[in-house]
Amino acid sequence: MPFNQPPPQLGNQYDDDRVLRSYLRRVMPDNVLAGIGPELERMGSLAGGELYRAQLADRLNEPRHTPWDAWGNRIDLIEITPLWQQAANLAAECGLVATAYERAHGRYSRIHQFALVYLFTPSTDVYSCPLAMTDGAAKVLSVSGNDALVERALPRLLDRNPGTCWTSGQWMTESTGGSDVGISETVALPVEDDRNDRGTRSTHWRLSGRKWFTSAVTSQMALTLARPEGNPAGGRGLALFYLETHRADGSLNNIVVHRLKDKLGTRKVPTAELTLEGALAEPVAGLDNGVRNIAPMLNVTRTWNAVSAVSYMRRGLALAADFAARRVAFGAPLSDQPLHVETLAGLQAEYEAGFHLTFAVVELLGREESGEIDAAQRNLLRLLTPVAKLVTAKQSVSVLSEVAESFGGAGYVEDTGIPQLLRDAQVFPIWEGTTNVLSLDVLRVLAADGVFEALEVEAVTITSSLREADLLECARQARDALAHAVGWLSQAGDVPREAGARALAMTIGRATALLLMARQAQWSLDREGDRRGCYAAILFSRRGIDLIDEQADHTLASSLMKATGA
Ligand code: MFK
Repeated sequence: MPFNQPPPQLGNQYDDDRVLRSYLRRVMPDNVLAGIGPELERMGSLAGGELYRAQLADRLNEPRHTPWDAWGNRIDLIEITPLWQQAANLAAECGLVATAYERAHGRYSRIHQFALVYLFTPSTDVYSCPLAMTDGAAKVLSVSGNDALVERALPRLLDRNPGTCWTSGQWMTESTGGSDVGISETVALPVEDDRNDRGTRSTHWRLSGRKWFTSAVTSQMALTLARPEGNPAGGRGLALFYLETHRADGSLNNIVVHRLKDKLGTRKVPTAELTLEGALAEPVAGLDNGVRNIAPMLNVTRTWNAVSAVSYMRRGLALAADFAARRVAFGAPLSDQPLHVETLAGLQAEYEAGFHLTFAVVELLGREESGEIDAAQRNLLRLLTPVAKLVTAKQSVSVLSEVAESFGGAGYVEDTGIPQLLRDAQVFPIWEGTTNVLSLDVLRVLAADGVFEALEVEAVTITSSLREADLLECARQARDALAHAVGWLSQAGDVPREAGARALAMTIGRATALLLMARQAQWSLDREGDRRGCYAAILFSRRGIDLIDEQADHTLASSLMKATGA
């Protein structure tokens, strides 16, 4: 009998998740947690069992685009993979978007929703993408004041019936780029009949332009940006439009799909290049300020991004830890070998930091939506949303790269399912705003009054809840890093400030995460007698919190990158 390495196994992904369970016990009232426990148990069981097996079996399937039928008619049929179909049904039934809007548990509803999403995501091949956009669209419509569109679309986006529910696209990116959305080229022309009927501007418009990265193109509706004729250049001249992808007879709404993207990862997501050739659409909220009006969607999808990144780290580590306990090399299981344990523990600390940073954003979002938020917390939500997105996205790529390595050669072999985790994770720092674009957003947020002060208030509150010496030391380190960030920002010139924006955002994120870890660790020590949260905080504190380089002034970088050495 030849030697075969033991494949890693997954158990119930809720039962086995110390970090999630301890966090929920701390933040949720007992009766709420008892009420949602069975849903979490079921999702954890599916994620570690049936869905995980289906995911491995579905590995080679990819979405397909059929542009023409046999008789030469343009049909642009998109077929999704079997697992995506299963995920779509499950997501609707479990209310993965609806839970946040039904608000059965008031301000805890976002935590409830995202706990389910976190369990669901790593076993469903990035079906979180259309769900994130659907949630973002529901949010935009909810705050738009457009009663007619709310009445038409919102119940469908929140429908728990898989046969009748809708998902939404977020069609922003054009061939001009995904970051500088203000230079979008799609134009909107009023429908002439409407203009004549009303004698004013039209309520229906026809959109024409090329959308270059439209993820999950199978949705029934989309929110998109276009420039009404005569509007000025830039983001303010764009308007936010609602369109339905199909007409009542099932044909496409003057939309031509050119091809699906051939991507590094997220290959189950049918991301398309398409042209709007006079697609019928309605403005959502006036005829300008499209970027400002779509911003609530960006903040929701960035939260989904962070939850997804954290859930991927958790999946990778669950597989790596199980494998380490089974795999014997050099005469002992890897889980007994100091260097392997040291490596995995560092990754675990990164994941726990990302988890607490992300769920702090989720909590604040839930507070905002239930009206239980003050001005300082609103500032924190605005700051920590891009911070959590950019920190966790970067963590997920490096953690999953290490996870793949921890399997040796098996981690490089496709049918173990491990490489897909790494390839998918690489999208987290790219879509929904790259690390640099979000770092610049953080600079913009910090220019407003009261933002750093809100963080300082939170840091003081957390520190006052700590007694354990090691955790107090973590808090001191985190607060020193935040103070350094404030000081650096107040004296940096324009160019060094922009050049250092990433280090600033990372420092804020890692320092805040360390404080949040310390709070959870103290609680877990007191209530659960568990020291593992303390160990995670201490290890994280040694992995770099203050990343600001006082000596950086951009001169070296710009000289190095000059075209010539002269
Ligand atoms: C797994 C889950 C992930 C799900 C993925 C779904 C797949 C979808 C794939 C995609 O669509 S990826 C493409 C996503 N695209 C982006 O995230 C855009 C990235 N670029 C930016 O974020 C730029 O910073 C931005 C487009 C916002 C810059 O555009 P502008 O025209 O220069 O905007 P400006 O002047 O900075 O801001 C315009 C207004 O919006 C300002 O308000 P005022 O008009 O009142 O001054 C800003 O304050 C406001 N604003 C901008 N970002 C905001 C925001 N408000 C709140 N939150 C924000 N994040």
